[in-house]
Amino acid sequence: MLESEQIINPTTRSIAETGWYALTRDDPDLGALLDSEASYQATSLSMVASASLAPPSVLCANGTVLSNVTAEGYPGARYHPGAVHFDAIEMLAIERAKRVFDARYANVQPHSCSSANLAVLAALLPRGGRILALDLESGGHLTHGASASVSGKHYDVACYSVEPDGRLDYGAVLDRALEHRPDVIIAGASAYPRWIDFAQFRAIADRVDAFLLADISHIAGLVAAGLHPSPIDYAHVTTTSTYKQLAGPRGGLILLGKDHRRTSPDGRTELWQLMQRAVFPGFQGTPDPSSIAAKARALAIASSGGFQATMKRVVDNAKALSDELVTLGYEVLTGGTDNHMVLVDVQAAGLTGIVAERALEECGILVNRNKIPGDPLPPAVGGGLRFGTNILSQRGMGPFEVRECAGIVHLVLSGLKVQDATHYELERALRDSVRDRVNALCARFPLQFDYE
Ligand code: DSN
Repeated sequence: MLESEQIINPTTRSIAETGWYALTRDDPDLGALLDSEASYQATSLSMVASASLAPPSVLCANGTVLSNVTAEGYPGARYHPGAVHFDAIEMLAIERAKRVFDARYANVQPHSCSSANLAVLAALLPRGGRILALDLESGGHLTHGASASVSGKHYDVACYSVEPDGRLDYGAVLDRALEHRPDVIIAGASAYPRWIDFAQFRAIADRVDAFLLADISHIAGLVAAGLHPSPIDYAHVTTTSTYKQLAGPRGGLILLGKDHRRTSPDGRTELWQLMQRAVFPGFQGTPDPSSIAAKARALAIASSGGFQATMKRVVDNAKALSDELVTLGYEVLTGGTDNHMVLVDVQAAGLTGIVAERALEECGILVNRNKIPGDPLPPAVGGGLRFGTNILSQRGMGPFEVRECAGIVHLVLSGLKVQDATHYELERALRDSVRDRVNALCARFPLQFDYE
């Protein structure tokens, strides 16, 4: 062991400082890569819809001595000794999750929302049971029964789709439910820019005696801030990731509302007990204590006025981004947005998703390619771009600056020369001038947090 690492001064702060000193001195390659990543984030205009910035206190909570704790089980019922403080931290995270989402039950142990979804499906469905979910092309998620996912391999999957106007038609969803009689209906999306009507989904689920699972990973911040209707008391089970819009660590949550004591499909347990067992021992062994501490911190922030103000800006900014892209001639799916997300069909502009994504990335602008409804292109190419305003808003930008971002994006997309579906040319002078504008915007709106 190296000298600096022998001195473990028992305070979280000094351990963090000692660790960072040892890392940069003893592993300069890794230290330099981590520094480069921090600079890259500071100087990139990220509009990745499934990302947000975890504030420093969240990052700090995620890298503490708590990582040294092994503690299978739940607070007060662990399979290892020495969990007294971790128990208190997990209880704090649970209470905060319940408060933020007005839930009656919260499980804070899922390592991700993907694992939360798989655990919930395994608990609610019989082997080979049937799921009804939004198809991937319409904006669904891999763990909602996509053929490449274990959820698509182990269950019988029927899909509903968006209509030609890009929106959900709840009458059509009901028709699909009546036709397929699913055991579980999933409401939630990775790429859907409009409100989801969870009350209607529940009415459909009740018509066919199915469980309703709401996955709010993308909109959890808006739900927490009261800017999107909450599914908590409509869905039997709600899941979310904690990093996409909650500015937390990698991880997931399972939440239950008024149905928390409803009898489970096994007829013996209540829903909350089923969820406890579904996560541990059903799908996970030991929880990640540091990630749970970071979730506790992020959930405290999510109930603050500063977070709510940022989420309001997220929605206003998405509308401004959408309006400006329409004005610039882009085909915005559904004609606009109700949340943080704007979907653009770039084929209409003679591009593919991958070409647009790569050209923008060269200029320091991060937006990801996406399949769009009816897209003939494979997912690796994609016919669309998915924009999100979480990080621009966290930086403090408002609609005026977001319109400027749309203009910069347009400079790149209208200036590149497409060779084929995956190749293009971008003149160096154009790239450099866009890069300068990106740097200037990033310098004016540095990574910062109103709510720290
Ligand atoms: N589900 C993917 C996305 O929406 O980007 C990854 O988080």
